[in-house]
Amino acid sequence: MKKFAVIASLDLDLANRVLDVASRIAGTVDGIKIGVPTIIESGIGILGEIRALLGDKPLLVDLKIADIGFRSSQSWEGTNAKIVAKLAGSGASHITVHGFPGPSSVAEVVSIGRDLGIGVLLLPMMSHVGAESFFSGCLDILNFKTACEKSGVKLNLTAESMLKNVTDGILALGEAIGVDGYIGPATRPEDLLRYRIFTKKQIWCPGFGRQDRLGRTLAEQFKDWASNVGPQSAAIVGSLIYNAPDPCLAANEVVQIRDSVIGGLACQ
Ligand code: 3DU
Repeated sequence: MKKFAVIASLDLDLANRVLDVASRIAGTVDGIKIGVPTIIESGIGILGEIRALLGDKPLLVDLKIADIGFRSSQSWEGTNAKIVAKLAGSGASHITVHGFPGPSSVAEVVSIGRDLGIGVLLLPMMSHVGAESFFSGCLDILNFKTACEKSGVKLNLTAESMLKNVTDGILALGEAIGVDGYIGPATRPEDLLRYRIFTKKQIWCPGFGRQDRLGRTLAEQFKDWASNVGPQSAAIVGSLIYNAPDPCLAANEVVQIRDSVIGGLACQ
C-alpha cells in the first residue's frame, strides 16, 4: 500500500451510486472501503466490480467481524471462518475484525485471511463519541492471559506491564497473532500515539471531517494523523468525499491536503 494512503469509504445507500462514485475517484484515491450496508444491498458481487476499477489498490471490506472462533482438532470451524471464506476470490484485499470477542475469534480470522491472501485489520478502539466507554475499560490481565493460553496464542510477556486497558490488550493480541494492521481513530490523537508504542504495523484511520471533535481544520487533522502514525498508515475518508457535490473534486482536494501535509513532515 502507498505510504500515507487515502482510502475512500463509500457508504452510499444504492449499488449504482457506489459504483458511480467509485468509477470517478478510483484513479485519484489509494484505495476504497466498502461496508456492511453495501454488501447487504448488493451482495459481494459488487466487490469484483470495484476491484476492476481499482487495479491492485487496496479494497477494504469493513465487516467488523465479531463472531466466534472454534478450533476443532483439524481446523478452524467457527462462524468467523465461514464469514471470511465467503470473501474468497471476491476482490477484497483487506477485512476488519473486532478484538473484544477474544483470542480465538481474532486468530480464526487471521488464519483464514492468510489462506485467502486477505489482510486483517484489528479494531483496538473506535473513532465515535463514547467508544471509550468499553474500549478504555480495565483489562483483567490474568483472565486475558488464560484466554490466550487456551486459544494457543502466545503473548509477548514483556508487554504485560504496559497493558492498562482493553485497547492495550487488543493491541497486544494483534501483535501476538500477527494481524496485518489496525484501525485507529483519527479523532483521538493520544490513542494513535499509544498504538505506536505497541506496533510498527499499518494503522488505517477513520474519523476525518464530520467526526472530528477537537475543532481542527481538515489540514490540522491530517497533520496530527500523519505525524502520530507515520507513513505505514491510511486515512479513511467517507462523507467528505461521497457527500460532496463533486466527489471527484473532493477526493482531489483531500489528496492535495495529504500531499501538502506530508511534504512538510521530516519523517516521510
Ligand atoms: O465519518 P466518515 O463519513 O468519514 O466515515 C467513516 C467510515 O469509517 C464509516 O464507514 C465508518 O463505519 C468507518 N469507521 C469509523 O468511522 C470508525 C471506526 O472506528 C471504524 C470504522
